[in-house]
Amino acid sequence: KTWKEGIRGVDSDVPSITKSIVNHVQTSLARQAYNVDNVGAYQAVALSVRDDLIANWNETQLYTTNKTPKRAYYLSLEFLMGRTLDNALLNLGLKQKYNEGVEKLGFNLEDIVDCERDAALGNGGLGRLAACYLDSSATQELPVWGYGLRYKYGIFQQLIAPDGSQLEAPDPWLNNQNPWELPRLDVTIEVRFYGHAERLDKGKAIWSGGQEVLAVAYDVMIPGYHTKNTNNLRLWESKPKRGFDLDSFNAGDYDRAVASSTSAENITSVLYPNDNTYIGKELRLKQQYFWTAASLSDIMRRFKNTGKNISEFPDFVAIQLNDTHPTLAVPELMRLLVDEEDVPWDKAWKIVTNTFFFTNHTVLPEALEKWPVPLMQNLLPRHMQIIFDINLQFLQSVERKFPGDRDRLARMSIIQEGTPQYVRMANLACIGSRKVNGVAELHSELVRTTIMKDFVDYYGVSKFQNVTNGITPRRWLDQCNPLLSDLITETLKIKKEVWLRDLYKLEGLLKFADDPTFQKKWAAVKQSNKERLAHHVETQFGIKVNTSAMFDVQVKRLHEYKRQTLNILGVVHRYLTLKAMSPAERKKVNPRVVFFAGKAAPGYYIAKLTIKLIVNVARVINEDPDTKEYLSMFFLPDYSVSLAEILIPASEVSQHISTAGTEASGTSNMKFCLNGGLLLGTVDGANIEIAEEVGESNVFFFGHLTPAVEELRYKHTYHPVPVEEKCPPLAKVLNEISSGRFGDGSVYEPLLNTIRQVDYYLVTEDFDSYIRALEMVDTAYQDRNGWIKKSICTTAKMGKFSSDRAIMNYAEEYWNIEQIKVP
Ligand code: DL6
Repeated sequence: KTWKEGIRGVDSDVPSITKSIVNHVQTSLARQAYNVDNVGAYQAVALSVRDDLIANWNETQLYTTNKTPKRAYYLSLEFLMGRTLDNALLNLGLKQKYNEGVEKLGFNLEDIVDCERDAALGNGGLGRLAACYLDSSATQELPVWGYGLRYKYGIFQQLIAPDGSQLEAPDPWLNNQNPWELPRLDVTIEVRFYGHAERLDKGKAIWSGGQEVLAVAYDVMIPGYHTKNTNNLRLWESKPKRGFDLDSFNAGDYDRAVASSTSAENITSVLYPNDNTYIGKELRLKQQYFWTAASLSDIMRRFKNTGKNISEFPDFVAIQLNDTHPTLAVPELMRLLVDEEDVPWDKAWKIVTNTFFFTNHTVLPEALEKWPVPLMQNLLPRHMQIIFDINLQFLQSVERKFPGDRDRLARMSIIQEGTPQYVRMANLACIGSRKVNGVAELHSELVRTTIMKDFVDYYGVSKFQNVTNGITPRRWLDQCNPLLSDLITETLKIKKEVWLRDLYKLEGLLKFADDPTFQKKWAAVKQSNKERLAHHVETQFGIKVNTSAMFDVQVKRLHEYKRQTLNILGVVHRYLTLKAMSPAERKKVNPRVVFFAGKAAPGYYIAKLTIKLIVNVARVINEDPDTKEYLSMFFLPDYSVSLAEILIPASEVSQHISTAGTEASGTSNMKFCLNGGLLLGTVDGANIEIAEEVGESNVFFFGHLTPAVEELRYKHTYHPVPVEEKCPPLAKVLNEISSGRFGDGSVYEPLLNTIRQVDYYLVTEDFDSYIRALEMVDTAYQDRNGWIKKSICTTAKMGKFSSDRAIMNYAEEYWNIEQIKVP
C-alpha cells in the first residue's frame, strides 16, 4: 500500500502535477524555482510526465514478461518520432490537467511544447511509418518492441542560402539532453567486425579477431492511447570496448590512441540522409550489422529467459524487417543458432524462415540495396560464408523446380555475378522470410509482377501480400488539429477516445455533410488552421500570407519521381497565364497560395536545383504587383514532423503527383485527407485506395496510368519528340525559365534538360492533364459549399487509413501475436 501511494499517474491531480514539476526544477535540474525560463519549464514538465510513463512502462514490461506471450519486433533503421511531450500528454489523458498545472505556475503549455526539439531519426515516409506503427502497437496493446539506432545527429537541418540553394547543418538533437530516453548501461552487447571465420564441421564456424565494439541500450517509452500499455523502443549507441590505447598514448601518438574508440563511436554518429536511394558506404553496412547483431542478441537473451526450447523460437518471436536495411539479421540469426546454439543447419534455417517477415517499400531500382561481396567479406567474413551457403541450397532447390533455367537462377541468386560480385539484399530478405509485403495494393502488385516475379513463381503467390500503410489519428488529427477533433467529437456525440481508436466511426459525419450549420463550423476550423499557418510563416520568415486564398501544399522529400518539378512548372504556367490576362479577367481568378517544403539529399544535385528554382520563382511572383494577389508561393525551410503538424491541417488541396508506379504508398496523402484537405494526384500508391474510399468525385486525378509508363519511356528513349511539339505550353514555361525570367536561366539548364531530353519521370506526358486538373480544382473551389461537402466526405471516409488497422493486420496475419491488456 505504501508503495502504491508513491506512484503517480492513476489519480494525478493538478496540485500533485505542479508539485512534481517544481520538484524536478529544484532537484533534477538543480535550478531555482523562481527563475525558470520556458526551456527549463519544458524540461521539468517533461521529467514530470516521464515519471508517469516510467510507472506504466515498468508495469507493462513486468506484466508482459510474466505472461511470456509471443512478441513481435520491428527492426527499422529510422524512427521519425517528432516531438513527444504533447503526444504523451494526450495519450496519457493528462493534457487538460497539465494545462492547468503549468498555468498555475505562470506558464503556457503551448509555449512549453514548442521548446521541444524534434527527434528526427528518419528521412521521410519509411521512418514516420515506423513511428506511427509504434503508437498503434501500444494503443492496440500488442507486445511489440521497436529496435533502431540512437544517432547522435538526426536528419540535417535545412537552410536556404541567399541565392536559393539548400545548405545543410548538423542536427545535434541530443545537446539539450533527451528526457524521453532511459540509458540502460546494464544492457550492453559486444559486436564484432572484420577478423576471420574458420569453418568447422556440420556447417559451423568460429569467427574471431577483428574489431569489437559495444552496443549500449537506450529505451524510449511508447505510451498507448488511453491505456496503461507502454511499449519500448530500444535504440543502440556504439561505444568502444576499451577506452583508448594506452601504449600509443604513452608513446605520445594521441591520434592513434583514440583512433579505435573514435571508429567505434562513429558507427551511430549520423543518420544517412538519403531517402529512396541506396548508399554503398562501408559505415552504412557497419550500422546495419551493429544494429541487427545487438537487437538479435537481445531478442535471443529474452527468449532464452523464458526457458523454452530453441525450436520454439518462431512461436515466441516474430521479426519484421522494415525494408532491406535489417536483412543481415537473417545470416546473423543463422550464425547465432548454428555457431553458438549448436542447432543443425537445416533446423536453424527452418527457425529463421519462420521468424522473419519482410516489408518492401520501393520498387525504384536505385533504392534496391546490393553490397559488394569483397566489402562484406572483409567486414563480416562469417556472414559471407553463411550467405553463400544459403544461396547454394536455395539455388539447388530452384534448379529442382525449374531444371536447366540458367537465366532464372541468375536472376534469383542472392549473388549478382560480375566483377565485383554483389549481395542482393532484397533476394536474401525474401528467401529468409515467411512473408513479403508491399505497402499499398498497387505497389504490392508491382512487387509481385516485377522485382519479385521469379520468387512468386517459385514460392507461390500466397507468400507475397499487401498491407496498406496507415497513420496514427492521435498525432495526425487529435494532436495537430484540436479544433477539428473537438468538432468531430461534438458532432458524432461519441467520446473522443472511442472514435480515435475506431476511425471508421468518422463515417458518422457523412449525414452532416449537407448541413449548413455544420459546414459553417467545418469551414471555420479550416480557416482558423490557415491563420495559424499564416501566423507561423509570418513570425518565422517575416512573410505575410493571404489567408483568403486557397492553400495548396506539396510537402515531401525532394525527388525526381515525386515530381515537385511538375508543380513548380505548373506554378510558372499559372503565373504566365495571369500575366497575359487583363486586370478585369484576373479578378475572376481563384487566388492561390502554393506551399512547398522538403529536404533534398545533400548529394542529389537535381533535387537541390529544384529547390533553388522554387525559391527563385517564388521571389519573382511574390513581388509582382500584377499577380501577387492571385498567386503566391512559399518554400518553407527545414521540413519536419512539427512543421507538418501545422501545414497539414491548413491545407485545402495537397499534391501527390508521382509518376504512376513510382510512389509505393505515400502516407502524407492520408494525413492531408484525414484533415479535410482534398487530394490532387496521380493514380499511384495509396492515392488509389484513398479515391476508392472517398469516391473519385472527391479527388482530382490526372496523368498516365502505370501500365503506360514503360512504353512511354521506351518511346522517349528511342523515338524522342521535341517538347515544343509534344507540349507547347510546357515548352513555353521551360523557355521562360531558360531566358532568365527567374534569375540566371543557365543555372537551371541541367534540371530543364532532364525534361527536354530523356524525361524519365514523364513530366512532358502528364503536363497537359495536370494543368486541366488544376483548373478543375479551381472550378470546384468556387462552389464553396460543394467544396466543404467534399472536404467533410473525405475526412469521413478515412477510417481505413488508421495505422491501428494496419498494425492489427500485421499482428493477426503475419506475426500471430495477441493483445495483452495490462490490468
Ligand atoms: O512505406 C512507407 C513509405 C512509402 O509511403 C513511400 O511511398 C515510399 O517511398 C517509402 N519508401 C522508402 C524506401 N526507402 N528505402 N529504402 O522510404 O516508404
